[in-house]
Amino acid sequence: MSIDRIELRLVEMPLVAPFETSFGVEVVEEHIIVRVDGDGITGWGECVASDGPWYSYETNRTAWHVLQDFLIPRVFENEIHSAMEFPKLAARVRGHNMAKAGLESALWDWFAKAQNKSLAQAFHAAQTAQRDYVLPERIVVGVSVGLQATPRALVERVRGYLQEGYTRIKIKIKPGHDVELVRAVRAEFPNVRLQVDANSAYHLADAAIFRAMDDANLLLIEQPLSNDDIFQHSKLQRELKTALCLDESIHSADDAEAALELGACRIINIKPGRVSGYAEAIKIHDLAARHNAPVWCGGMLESGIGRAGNVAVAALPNFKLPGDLSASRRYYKQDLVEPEFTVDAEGKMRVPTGPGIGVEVSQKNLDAATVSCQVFRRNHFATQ
Ligand code: OSB
Ligand code: MG
Repeated sequence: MSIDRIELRLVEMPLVAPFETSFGVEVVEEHIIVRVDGDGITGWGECVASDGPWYSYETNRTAWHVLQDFLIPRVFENEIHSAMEFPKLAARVRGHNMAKAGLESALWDWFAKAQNKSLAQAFHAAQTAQRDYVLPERIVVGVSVGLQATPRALVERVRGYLQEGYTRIKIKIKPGHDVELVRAVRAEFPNVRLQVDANSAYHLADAAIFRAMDDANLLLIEQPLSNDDIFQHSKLQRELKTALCLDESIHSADDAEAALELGACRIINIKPGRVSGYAEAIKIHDLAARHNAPVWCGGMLESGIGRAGNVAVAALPNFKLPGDLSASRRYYKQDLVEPEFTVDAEGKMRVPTGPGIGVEVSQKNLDAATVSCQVFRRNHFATQ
């Protein structure tokens, strides 16, 4: 069994509405789609870097470089027998987690298809949190709502998502647009499951802002302080009843262990792309379970290719809180997969059960979104 062809595509997908966070506005989402082929099987993955180093230092150009010059050659120079072996091969490359995760996710799909297993089944077999766990058919999902022009507009946007069935709302905050947004949404929807995400926009000296929302019955406050910080978050957590949740600061299971043992957060947002792939995501899931800390699956506005893996991982037992896993149409007019992802009236999403990602990639939609494409073949990297 071996992979002999790898294709990278830079894709551009216009969002149905601009998505604004404390670090900027996304209008067109740019990702890298990874395709691996061998033995008549095709695996698909998605690298969630973006056009600029805003959420993390990675960009699609750094990811393409690291994939082309370091990670793809490692796959061609070695025989690998499971996606779980990829992190060892990739370990010599420091950082560049999104680049690693893009290729690893395509390998997970390829190996799962080779074994006629769904990704959810493959991930289930790899987790150690609860062996006798039965995979659910559907999972509860949430929606992440970007900054809007006014608090009124935000409330109306939230109302629309609640009408579509979502039962958990996350709102983005930034300095000057925080406590009033929480109050506006809470006043209108007193019982909705609500959380906020600051994307690293505050400093410890801003603690009073978070104390001011401590009585709003939030599920959690996501990544209030610096993107690499753990220590200052541990100080802030001590001042609040509301659970902190780390996103940007957690790049590995070691980071997660430090954060949980230091009391820097009580909940972890797992984004496979941020932590170098599903193998590390599952390690964090298992570790958090041992610490009795719930996790949930974050999102990077993925196409259906990346979403499929995220939905599968979010089906694991310690994903106790709804993820940022919304319907395809919440992001894109046209997704890259068929059928597209949908959310039902109970705010739940089906976990695909077919082999691998369990959805078909639409070649037509993929071609329409492709900006550039490059093919790599095993024999070109042969060393003898
Ligand atoms: O911080 O969770 C974040 C999107 C891009 C970059 C960072 C984040 C987000 C989201 C969107 O909140 C989550 C989604 O994909 O629905
Ligand atoms: Mg976040």
